[in-house]
Amino acid sequence: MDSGSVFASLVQAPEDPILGVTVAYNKDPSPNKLNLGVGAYRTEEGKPLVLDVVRRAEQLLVNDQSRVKEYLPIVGLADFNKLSAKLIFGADSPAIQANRVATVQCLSGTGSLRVGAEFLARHYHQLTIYIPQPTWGNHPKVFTLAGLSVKTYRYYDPATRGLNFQGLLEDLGAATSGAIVLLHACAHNPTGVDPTLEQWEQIRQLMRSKGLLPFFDSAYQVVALVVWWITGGQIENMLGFASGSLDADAQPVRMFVADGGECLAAQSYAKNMGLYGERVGALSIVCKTADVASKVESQLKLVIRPMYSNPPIHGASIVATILKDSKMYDEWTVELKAMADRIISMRKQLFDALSARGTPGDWSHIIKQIGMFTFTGLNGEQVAFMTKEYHIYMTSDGRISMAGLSSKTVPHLADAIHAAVTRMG
Ligand code: PGU
Repeated sequence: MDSGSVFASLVQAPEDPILGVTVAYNKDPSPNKLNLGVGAYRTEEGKPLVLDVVRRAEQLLVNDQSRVKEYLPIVGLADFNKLSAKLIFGADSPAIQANRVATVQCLSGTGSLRVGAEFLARHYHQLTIYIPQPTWGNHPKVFTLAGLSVKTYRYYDPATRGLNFQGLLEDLGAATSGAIVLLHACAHNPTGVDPTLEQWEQIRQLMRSKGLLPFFDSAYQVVALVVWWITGGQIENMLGFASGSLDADAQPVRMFVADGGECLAAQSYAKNMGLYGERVGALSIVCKTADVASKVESQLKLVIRPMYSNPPIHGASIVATILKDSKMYDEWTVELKAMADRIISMRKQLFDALSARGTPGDWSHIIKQIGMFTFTGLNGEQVAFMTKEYHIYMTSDGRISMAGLSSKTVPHLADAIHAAVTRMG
């Protein structure tokens, strides 16, 4: 009886391509069901993980009677903003020292991207943003709704399951001068394929020569680095990884800051601190001068105020507590290493299981790709088959979250992939 409703003519909207996978998974009564859709870390027991260091930080916050629940400023927690800028640009960043960086606390990675995009739509002279093909499914929606016009650049080559570097250079070379370019800072989602540092340097030179404005999305900082170290066989480095080498996966961003040019960076603490639901993130805009940075910050406040007024206090306080205490910071990196170790081990176990089954095709990308996801190369039909017959849930582009796997579930997944490839190949 909705005919009398003023909304009666609405059509039912489809579920989100990523978050909707969890909705479908939750409805499935099968005891063997497996959710490899959303990029969220799970323990070997398949449970969500709250880091010990996060629990400890929360305890400190709760016990501190001087803490109140007043509104934060529009730009968020000052300490959190400073520490976030340091984490991505480096403690000794000349841009930070010269006060050329405007940083505002936002609602995780998504909110940071959205605030950055709204700011650009109001104040930047070029409204076209180039995003990689493929990319995180929410990117085009965030940018379009903010008022930018979205175009794509080639990024991934399905034939080699690697970077289409030539295509990338051609497309950015042909881009409208001054356009905005969205770059994944590390651990590209969904492909797990990143440019090498040499390739980043070429991208930087090309972009600077055309006046293209870099907008970095950094949703996986640190997680990616640890994984990369282990896959690169440089495990001995792990021992020293709390002493500054953690900076390596922010390297592409820092290259673009070191040349003195401008850029934007959206940071998320969802994955690297496991603070998914706390919605903690930061948007930084690196400017040429302190004077410009101050004006940029004042305008960011005008973007934020009518959207949500000011950001929430709890998650940012957790992050600031951990980042400013060297002991807690070190503990954080140790816990990160444990998460990364488990993801690496899942990559190896899945690769071995497919090899043992003689599954047709080259599956070495499972151990080569970086970060939380494997971009399997399975097509939509094969994915649908695996969901129907094996109750395995993943995004229809064939991406699986390795962090959702465990030693117990690897054989089930390998059976499903084997069946999908041999029957639907
Ligand atoms: N940017 C990229 C590249 C991402 O992968 C994600 C999360 C975000 C930004 C946004 O993260 P926040 O939670 O807002 O900090 N992508 C995950 C999580 C699920 C989703 O789609 O939001 C994913 O599974 O792709």
